[in-house]
Amino acid sequence: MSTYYFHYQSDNVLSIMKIFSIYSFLFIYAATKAAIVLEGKTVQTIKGAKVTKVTSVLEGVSRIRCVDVCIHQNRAGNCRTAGYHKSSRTCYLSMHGKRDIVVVSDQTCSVMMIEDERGENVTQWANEVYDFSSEYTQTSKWGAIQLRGEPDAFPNGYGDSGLAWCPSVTNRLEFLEVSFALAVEITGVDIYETWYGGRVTAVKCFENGGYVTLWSGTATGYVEYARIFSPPLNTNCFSDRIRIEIAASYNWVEIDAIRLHGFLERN
Ligand SMILES: [Ca+2]
Repeated sequence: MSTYYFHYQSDNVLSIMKIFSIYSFLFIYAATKAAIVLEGKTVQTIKGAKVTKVTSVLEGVSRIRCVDVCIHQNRAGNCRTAGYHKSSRTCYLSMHGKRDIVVVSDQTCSVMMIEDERGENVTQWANEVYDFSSEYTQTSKWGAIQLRGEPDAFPNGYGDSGLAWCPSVTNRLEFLEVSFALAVEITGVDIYETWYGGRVTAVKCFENGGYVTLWSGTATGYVEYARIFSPPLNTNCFSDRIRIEIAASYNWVEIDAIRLHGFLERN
């Protein structure tokens, strides 16, 4: 999946359209524009641009999520205009009548955007296994190495898969520690559970020489369908390493992949 977004940079002089994928950034467009045509109206590409109506608002979302929604609402044609307000973390779709939004555009998608002071909000898959309590095999199938990269068991749904990590036994506490390419101020952790889910009891991040608890809970049963577990996080943390604690108990818990969300700059 690729996410397209547009970044306005300084004093209505330069707009840069980036194409962001999970793996790479490509700069493909740079131009100077003083104005664009927005749903038939000419709107200046400056901070404080005046528009006249807000038709859809998402609150508490990341900038990437804002643009992702914008694009997915318009698969068949042009993207609607969208804007992102950095301090309120609010996404405006089909936006008119909002001040303090910077407008950028290319020929197919008009996006209003202002830079979040915390820098880019990036999404990453675990790229290394730092440590683990056990694994079913030390070779490939069911090993901790199966946590790396994008989900490959999850697309096949719920069930046993050698493409996911599985512990060596079923009756004790386990842990997994994975690292990511980039340290970020963590805003979310997605755990791809593919067999006997619901057993994660803690999500922690490594910061200043120790692990900080981002979320903890009690495993009370099993989730018998494939799911993405994204617990609400309690605190801030800037890190490139996550620890997950799992209460495996009398069933084979399997986890396919781990994804990290966060800002590249500290708050
Ligand atoms: Ca996997």
